[in-house]
Order: sequence, then structure tokens, then C-alpha cells
Amino acid sequence: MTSPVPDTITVDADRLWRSLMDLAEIGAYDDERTGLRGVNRLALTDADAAGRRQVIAWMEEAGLAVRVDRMGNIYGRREGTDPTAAPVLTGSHIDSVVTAGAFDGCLGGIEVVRTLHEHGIVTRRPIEVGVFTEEEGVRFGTDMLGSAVAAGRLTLDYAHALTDRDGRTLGDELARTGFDGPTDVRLDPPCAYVECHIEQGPVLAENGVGIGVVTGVQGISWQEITVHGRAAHAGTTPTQLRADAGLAAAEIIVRLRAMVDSGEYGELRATVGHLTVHPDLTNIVPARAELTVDLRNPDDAAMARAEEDLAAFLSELEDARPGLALTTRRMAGTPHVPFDETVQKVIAGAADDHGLAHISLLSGAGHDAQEIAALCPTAMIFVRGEYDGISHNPREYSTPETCARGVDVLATTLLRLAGQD
Ligand code: HGY
Ligand code: MN
Repeated sequence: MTSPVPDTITVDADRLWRSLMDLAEIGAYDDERTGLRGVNRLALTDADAAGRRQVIAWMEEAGLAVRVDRMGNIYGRREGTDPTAAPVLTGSHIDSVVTAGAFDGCLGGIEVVRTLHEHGIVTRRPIEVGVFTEEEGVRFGTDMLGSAVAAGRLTLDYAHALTDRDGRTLGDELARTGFDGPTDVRLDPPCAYVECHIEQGPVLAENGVGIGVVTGVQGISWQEITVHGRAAHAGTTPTQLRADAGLAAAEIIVRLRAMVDSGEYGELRATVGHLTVHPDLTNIVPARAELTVDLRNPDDAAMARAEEDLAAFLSELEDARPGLALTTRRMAGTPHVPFDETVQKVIAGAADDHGLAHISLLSGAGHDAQEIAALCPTAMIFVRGEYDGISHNPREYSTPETCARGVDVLATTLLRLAGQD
């Protein structure tokens, strides 16, 4: 017995929260720095695989037909009355950084289909829930990896060959965890894609609202820099005879901050999140330094200038310091991606009809939505984060009420899109 499709729908807040907390226990660890339970579910580790199995079990309980593709992307499909219609897709990721909170990526899609299922609501279009592989990019070095392959920006072979710091390939880890699925990775274009995600920043809280209608994602540039110098005795080697790779790495970090502070690159943000020196011993001048540079910028031209000027600085450094050689390797790079205005309007209308205040904002973080936007009209819903919106940290937090209201907006948005021609 099916029920008429309502104009708005609310989800089961307690069940949503229980699932969020249950998933957060998979890969949980006791974080010494914060004294909190953090989450460590690096892509295609045993913890991630356990999280995947849990999500698949929830999908099947909610009556979804589940498929896994050759990138390990998982899709749960709920049929509509018109099986030939392109589905409305929602989703995100469940892989995490190594010091994550409970909310990054895990919000909502399954709770929406559970709610439709229990109310006997059947939409015209099918609805699919996607879980994309290696969104964070911190194990295999390229972010939004599974969704980028699904959307055709990156090839399956490229992705399968990527290695982690221990030299394991993504292809091998898919096979080891049993998520080297049989279905083709290229995703047939959905009719629309809507992702609900915690903001991971302070903007919604600063504006006193719980819901964000996301207008797009800023540009991202990741590169690895290796500085080759010369190991030498820390006591006997005069300064002028040194080729100190550690010093050069420090000069790069200071230069990046000067570029940001100069204001010449718009709203550039720069982060050196990974830095190692070799042989990493007290009394040896570093022979080698490896660092990653993460640049973010909403303005593609300003991003390009920043990349060019950083490259110029690296070659100046090499010229100025005898015995130093620098190499760089591009890890990831995506432009500013604007989201679809019509889908944004549907989200804003759903938030209005739920009586929820909202603002529009650009995403500072990368998301799978920026990749799926290449296939179909796409936009995102943000839910407010607490504690200045801290994320990639066990302190990441959003309240049960805020999460539920965000997933209400997702549910109503998906309903409306799934009813459209
Ligand atoms: O790095 C990012 O922007 C996202 O958290 N993957
Ligand atoms: Mn995320």
C-alpha cells in the first residue's frame, strides 16, 4: 500500500543520531590530545571496510538494492514508479582522516530512505544513495577519488595504481577488503545530486543559522615537494658548507604564509600538513625533506598565480643554495566548482517550508558533490558545526537537532526532485 507523496517530510531524529553514533564507533579511538573519542577510518583500511559493511547492512534493511563498483563506490537504489527515469542521487563518504570527528561525510541519505520506506512513500524517480571511496585523499594522495572516477575526471587505472605511504596500491586494498566490486565505475548521469554534510567551518554559527545552501566549492591544489640536500655532522660542518633540506622546507612554509598575508592572491589559504626530514636525527643536518602543500582559493586565476609564484620561489631557492635540488609532484587539483542554482532553490524552498533559517555560502572544504556536478545539476546542504566549526579533529560536533533538521531538508529536497519530470 503506497501513500501519496507529501510536500515535506521529517526524519526520525533519534534513529539518525543512533546511526551516526554507531558508525562513529567503527574506527573509534581515544584521542589523547582532546580526551575525546575520535574516528580513524582511513580509506580501505579494516575500519573503513567495517564501516562499509555496516552501511550496506543499513541500506539492505531499508529495502535498497545495493551494488559496488570497481572503485569500491557503493550505491543503494530505491525504485520509483518510473524505472526508466534517471534517479535522484544523494550521498557522501564514510572514509575519514586519522583524527576525525563523527560527522564528516556520514549525514543523512540512509535515514531519508528509511523514512520513505516506513511511510510507504514511492516517488516517480528512483532515489539512490552513494558512498564514495577515498573522499579525503589522505591515504592514497588524491582527494574525492571515487567520485572523480565515477564522474570520469580520473581513470580507474590511475586510481587503482595510487599507493599509500607503505606502497600498497588502492587496487590491492580494494581486493583485500573485498570492495573491488563488479559494476562499471562510470556513473550514468543522475537527474540531480544533493549532498548533506557538516559545514566544517565557522560561517553558519557566526550567522546564527543551522542550515547552509551551498553555492559551490573553492579550488583545491595539492602538491608534494621533495628537497634534496646533504646529510652532514651537526657539530663539525660549518654553516656555509651545508645543504640543509630542513632549512629549505622551513623557508617554503614561511614563504607560503607571506603569500597569504600579502593579499595578492585573493582569499588564498595555504597549509603544509605533512612534513618529514631524513634521516630525522638530532645530530645530522637533514639530507632530505618532504612536505605537502595544500592551497585553496575560490578564484582560479589567483590560484594559478599562487602556484606559479610558488614554483618560481622553489627555483630561486635551488639557485641560491648550492647543493640543494627540489622536485615537485602534483597530487590533486580541482577548480572552483559552482553548484546548480535550480537545485539550490529547491533546497532553500525546502528549508523555508520546514521553517528553518538558512544562508547561502561557498564551501571551504572539497566534497564529492564537486565531482558529481560534472554529471548533473548538483548542490549541497550544510549543517552547522559547533566550536567554531572545527573539523578533521575529534572536537567536530553538530547537535542531534541540527543534524535532524538538515536531513529533513535533504529528505524534502529529494522528494521534490524525485517527483519532477
Ligand atoms: O580536504 C577537504 O577539503 C575535504 O575535507 N576532503
Ligand atoms: Mn568530508
